[in-house]
Amino acid sequence: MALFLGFDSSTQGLTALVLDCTGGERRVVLERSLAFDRDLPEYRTRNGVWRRGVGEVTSSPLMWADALGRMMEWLASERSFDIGGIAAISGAAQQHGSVFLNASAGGVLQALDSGNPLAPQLARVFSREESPVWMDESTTPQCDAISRALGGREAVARLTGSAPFERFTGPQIRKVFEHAPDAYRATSRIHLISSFLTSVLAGRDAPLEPGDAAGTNLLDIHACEWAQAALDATAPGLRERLPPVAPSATVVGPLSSYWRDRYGFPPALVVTWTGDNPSALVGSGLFSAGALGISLGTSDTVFGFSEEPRPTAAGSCHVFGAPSGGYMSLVCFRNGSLAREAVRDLYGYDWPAFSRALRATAAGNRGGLMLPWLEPEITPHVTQPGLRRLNLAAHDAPANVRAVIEAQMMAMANHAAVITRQRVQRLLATGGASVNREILQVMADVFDAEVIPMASGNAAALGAALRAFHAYEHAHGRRLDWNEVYDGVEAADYAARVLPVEGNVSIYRDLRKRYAEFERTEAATTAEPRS
Ligand code: XUL
Repeated sequence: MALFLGFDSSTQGLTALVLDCTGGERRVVLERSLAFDRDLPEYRTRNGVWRRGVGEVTSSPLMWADALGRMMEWLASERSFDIGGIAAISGAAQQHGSVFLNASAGGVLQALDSGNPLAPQLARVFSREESPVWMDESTTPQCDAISRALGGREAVARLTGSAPFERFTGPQIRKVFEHAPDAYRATSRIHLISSFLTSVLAGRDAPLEPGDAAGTNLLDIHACEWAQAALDATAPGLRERLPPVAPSATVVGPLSSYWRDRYGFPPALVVTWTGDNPSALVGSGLFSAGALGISLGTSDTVFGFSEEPRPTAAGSCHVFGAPSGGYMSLVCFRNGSLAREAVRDLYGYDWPAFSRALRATAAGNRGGLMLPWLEPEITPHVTQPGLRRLNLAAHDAPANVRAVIEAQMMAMANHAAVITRQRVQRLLATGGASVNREILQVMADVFDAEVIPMASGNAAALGAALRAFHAYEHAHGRRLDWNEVYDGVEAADYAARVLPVEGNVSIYRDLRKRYAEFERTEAATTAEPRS
């Protein structure tokens, strides 16, 4: 039996997915999630995070490791499959978040005592007990300073794939160096969440995967190595604090003896984890340009594969490495599922009533528009949150439900235009909200493209299992082409495909322009300019 285990450590929870690749099969045999707020209440997160000062959003690196430990324990107790068949393990994690470790971490990870639970043993390895996450908006001064040192936003984008963004790891590190110099001095390793969790599984310090490393504003995306100028512009002594960047298919080592002795896991190969978006690219089977992926999660993201990096400082498009080789372009929206939930809750709806409201209202919402910036927004850059309406009565519940979905889809379609110049005819939808047909119908109509939902709903976890499989084959001298890796995966649910309705498409063609104008005006009056 050849089983491959993929994790997705997302903002609000952890998912494990087991893929059976025995004899040419690619069958998902198990998928299970835990939610941080519900299942690890002792960390007191809300939606997986802590909200601190103005724009500051952090979370607990100990909680992420603890969740991984609990999931491993659960997998070991699960009787529907044999953990002895697990050949390799990889994962995906929310991007940009940084984990600050002190000098004891390496030794502790190597010598974890299998007679005791994981979390208490890791409690003292952090030089900062809180990790900034991708929702953090507090580093505008650091972004500006980095931008100035490197010759402007355009220059930073050309070098690192993205202009400086508040949530990116480099500006976050600079803030720690400026505001907590003692903690910075006490830090010997700064991991991304992905490489930290890889290290916990392998019991040794893991390298960074290039796709995720590109979310730092520190990587030269052309050479795929740390850019010294960017390191210098960020904080002193940074190079020795960062893990090396290694090819995506790197096997870090076997699963450490902690997991083998405590739970009876086999010495499965641990493959470097990547970011949730690069992993979702793999899980969606996007190995060439053409279709786009859309992930409707805590963040909403639109992404596509590209052969060449085409970074731009305009808009909010990022270039990351694609784990399958080449690059990916991505646009990220902060007001994703939490905005959908906030509007749902505002009108006392549950999800079935939310869907009924979408069905009961007409495409175009009679010109009613909403900007669902319940939180500061990444795309476009908006620092002062607040829900804005135009030609839309606040008391009209169904119209407000339609307005939030239309707004999210129009924003995605408008801003995703920088990803590809080709007309996009197919969208692969993943993430929690991709099970909602009414939402997918709006997506299809706004983009004028067919929408295919992913069967498992979690392309990032599936991508992780596929990367584990690919690296395992590679380690055994079998260099599988990515299409061979993906061949047989029943990832897309073609039966649930949603086609655009011509009458609605023409309505949105016009409305998208009006939405863009409304967005431009409001963003200009509420955002602090970036220098
Ligand atoms: C991407 C981004 C988010 C996080 C959380 O740039 O910030 O999508 O990866 O999912």
